[in-house]
Amino acid sequence: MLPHAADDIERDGKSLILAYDHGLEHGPVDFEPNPDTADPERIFELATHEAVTSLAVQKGLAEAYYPDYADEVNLLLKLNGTSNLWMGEPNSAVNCTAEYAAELGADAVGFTVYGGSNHEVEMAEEFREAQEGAREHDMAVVMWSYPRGQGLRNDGSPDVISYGARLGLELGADVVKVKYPGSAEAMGHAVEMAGPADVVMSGGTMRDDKAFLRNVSNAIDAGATGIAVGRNVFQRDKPERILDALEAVIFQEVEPDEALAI
Ligand code: FBP
Repeated sequence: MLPHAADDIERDGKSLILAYDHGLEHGPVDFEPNPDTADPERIFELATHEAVTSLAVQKGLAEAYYPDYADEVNLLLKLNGTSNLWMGEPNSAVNCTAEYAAELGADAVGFTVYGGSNHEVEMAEEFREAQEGAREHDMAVVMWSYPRGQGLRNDGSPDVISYGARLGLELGADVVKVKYPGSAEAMGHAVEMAGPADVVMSGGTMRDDKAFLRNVSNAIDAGATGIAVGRNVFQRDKPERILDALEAVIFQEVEPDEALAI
């Protein structure tokens, strides 16, 4: 049996990572559907929901809010990230070290790698430093594996997403976060390519509860261990309600229709 570094951010081998790095990645526009979500306190509270196995934030929010939630929330500290104000080939600034993440009490670190970008080589080198630093501090490593850049014609194709999943395994991630490739079959292939690394489905913005939960359910059936979502939770009118349904779909493998009726 391989050692499983991601146990601290999983429950029964499954995970729901609540992502909240949007203030950096996309800016305040992401909080407009639900203005109270601009307040990080609202999201740290949300992360205490039983369905949430970790909260992914940047260093600044962890410093300001995590001390009050350390007993209730598992921290997944994002080590790199870039704003939407910057234009160019996909790249992501390293904002924090693994050592400092450990000091802040992180259970895991998160790192974006844009395979296929003109900056892929330096990003892979930066990932090496983060990954090895995380190993020294027994923190799990979650790779946001988002192949994109001018060399890629279709970054959402099943082949590209499977390649992204495999990059995670090859470079030493414990969990690889990939976009949903459109079908359970394609997700199954990505999971297979990731080998012993866990695969979680990334979110996006799906307004239809049932369609969103159907994708989640398909991903779980295909072998994904969970999801990493932000907007699909905090942009909804009732974020707690979708978390209740996700708890049922991910951890109890309840069908979406039934989960929505709970
Ligand atoms: P969502 O569930 O809201 O899509 O968030 C997942 C995430 O990976 C965030 O962690 C990140 O801020 C965002 O997507 C990046 O999205 P993109 O680079 O695709 O615009």
